[in-house]
Amino acid sequence: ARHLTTITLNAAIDKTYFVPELVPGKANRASRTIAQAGGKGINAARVAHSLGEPVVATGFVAGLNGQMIRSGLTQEGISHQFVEAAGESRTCLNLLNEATGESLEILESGLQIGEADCARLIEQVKLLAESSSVIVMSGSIPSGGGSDIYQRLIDAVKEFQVPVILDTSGDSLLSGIQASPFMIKPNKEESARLTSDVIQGGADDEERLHQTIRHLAQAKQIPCIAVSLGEKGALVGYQGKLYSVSAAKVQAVNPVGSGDSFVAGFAVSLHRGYDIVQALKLASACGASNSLHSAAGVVMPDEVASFIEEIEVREIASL
Ligand code: TA6
Repeated sequence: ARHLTTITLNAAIDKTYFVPELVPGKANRASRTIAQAGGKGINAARVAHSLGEPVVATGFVAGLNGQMIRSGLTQEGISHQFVEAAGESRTCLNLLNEATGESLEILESGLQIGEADCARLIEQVKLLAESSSVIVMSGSIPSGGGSDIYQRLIDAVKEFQVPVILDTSGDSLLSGIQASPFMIKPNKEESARLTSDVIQGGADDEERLHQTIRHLAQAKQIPCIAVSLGEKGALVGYQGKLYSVSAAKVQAVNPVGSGDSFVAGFAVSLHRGYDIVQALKLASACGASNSLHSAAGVVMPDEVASFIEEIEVREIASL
């Protein structure tokens, strides 16, 4: 049977500190803390696992933190096949201000990797691609990885005809889209940046956003473009149509990981053979469910089911 694969190049120990109020220049005491295996792909793997689907997490880990990431995933029952690198996997901090509900993230830049590491990972990913239904590639790149690593990974799995979802930003997204992944999930600013050479206008301009999605679909040959709009949901281009996806109304406890959960919901939908409307509902519902939980990448199937009833997907235009 096929499984989902997630790639986290820069896996992390995610530490969340719940702070009653966050005051700069003061000693702020945490009321509680959570430490767990994290990084965007790992969060997506956790969500797919919670929805009952088989998933294998890969990427780079290193050192004692790397051991903790592996043993944490094993304890959670999530299969993993990471490539060991030198040094130490990073810690990412999320300081959650309980008074405002706002989070302040501090993300380490992470591992230092070299060409030999990249070559080993590409081989590992090719092995997993043979039995994968979908591959999710998420997050920042460790230094030394080269901004073209996603492009190389996507090219390496082309022969297996497995859809790739690429969730990253900056130069690695710019380079990754050259290999035409199946899906990307930029936010408004990132999507504007991707097309700034051909499309003028402000990032807030609605017509510009439509043009951006059209350009990415046609000139860059990306079948599915989901532009995340935060509380406003998402705008999605797929097979010549533009869809608007609503976000469920929630009182968020911790929004960190909601983007990863959206991606996971979409990946699970591809694995299950859902149509685009079902897929976008599941994706948005996973994002909403995640925000109700203290830890990142956590969704509850019963919450997801009830959010699916509430979320609307409308076809608003042709591309
Ligand atoms: O989206 C949340 C999150 O996955 C955190 O778990 C944290 O580890 C971070 O993102 C890493 O992001 P980055 O883009 O640096 O890979």
